[in-house]
Amino acid sequence: MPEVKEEFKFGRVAFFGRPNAGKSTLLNALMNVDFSATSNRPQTTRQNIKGILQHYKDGIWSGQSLILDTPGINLQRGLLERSMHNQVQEALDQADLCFWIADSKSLQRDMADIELDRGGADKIPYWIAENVKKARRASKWILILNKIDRVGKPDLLPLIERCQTVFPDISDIIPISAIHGKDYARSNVDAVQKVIEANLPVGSPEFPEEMWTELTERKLVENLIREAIFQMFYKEVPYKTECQVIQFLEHENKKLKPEVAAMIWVATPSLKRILVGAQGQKIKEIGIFARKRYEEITGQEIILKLLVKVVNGWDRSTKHLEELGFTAAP
Ligand SMILES: Nc1nc2c(ncn2[C@@H]2O[C@H](COP(=O)(O)OP(=O)(O)OP(=O)(O)O)[C@@H](O)[C@H]2O)c(=O)[nH]1
Ligand SMILES: [Mg+2]
Repeated sequence: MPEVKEEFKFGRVAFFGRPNAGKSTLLNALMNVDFSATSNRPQTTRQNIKGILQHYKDGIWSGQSLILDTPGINLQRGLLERSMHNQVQEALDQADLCFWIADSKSLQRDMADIELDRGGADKIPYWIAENVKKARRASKWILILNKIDRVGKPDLLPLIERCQTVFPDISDIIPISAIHGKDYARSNVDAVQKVIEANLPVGSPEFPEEMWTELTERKLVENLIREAIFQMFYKEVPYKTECQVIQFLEHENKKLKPEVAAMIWVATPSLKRILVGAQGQKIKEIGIFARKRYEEITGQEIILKLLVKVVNGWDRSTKHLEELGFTAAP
């Protein structure tokens, strides 16, 4: 049993914010593993991804945080969007520390709406502002200004000052550039880790010291296939597609690679043609991308087989969404 500090700290941390703000990129940077799917298109994350960060003080295991990377806030009324939004709410409800991750450039625009109180249930900035203001149950609220590499220095300080004035309950505002990852001099991601460590409540570890994610191998494969699809296709293709691992066969003889089969659901026959591509070229590329990423992350080689089926309107059916692992929206 490793030595554990008497005053061990444990806490739940929620990352939330607009789609495409860089939540998953930040989680990957903190964990130093690129396992949470990212792309330059919104709504890449569809279900909460959990990273487990271990903390050490003077070489002794002193704390643990469970970080939830949530889907980008989407207030549309479709069943899929509502199911995704439930994940955000669930993470915020459980969090000891709430991190609002914002793209600094779009926050400049959002602040005008927030300051003028241009409300409306369908407005994301308004939703965020409401939650930040009412959610004192979380011990701390922290604002991360991401993508500062895209904002001129003269704009940054006034933005920080505006946020401090409008959100006096936010305890820290941290400018970062998550894309630079562990290159702390450029990313400032270590400041995020320090704030997490400084604010964790006292509590026992809930996971073993060597564990770094709660994501199952199956879910990891599904996420990597979705990442491939988000990075390779345009328009509605990624949004009308979802993936489910239907077999993960591990052999007793560990020299044999596990055999993994995944079914990709598409909403129409024409999408199936696009996804498969001429002579199956595209689907082959998706498979290679996901397999390589899986092997990089886990160090384990797999055989990955992809199948595609048309399920008309899967994203509008409670039954299908539940089958795909979403909690159907009330
Ligand atoms: N220039 C720049 N781009 C970044 C930075 N951080 C993330 N990105 C890019 O922004 C895009 C979105 O990043 P994600 O991490 O997928 O964003 P997300 O908030 O998880 O998005 P959803 O899952 O869709 O809600 C990707 O193309 C990232 O490479 C940054 O610091 N600077
Ligand atoms: Mg994401």
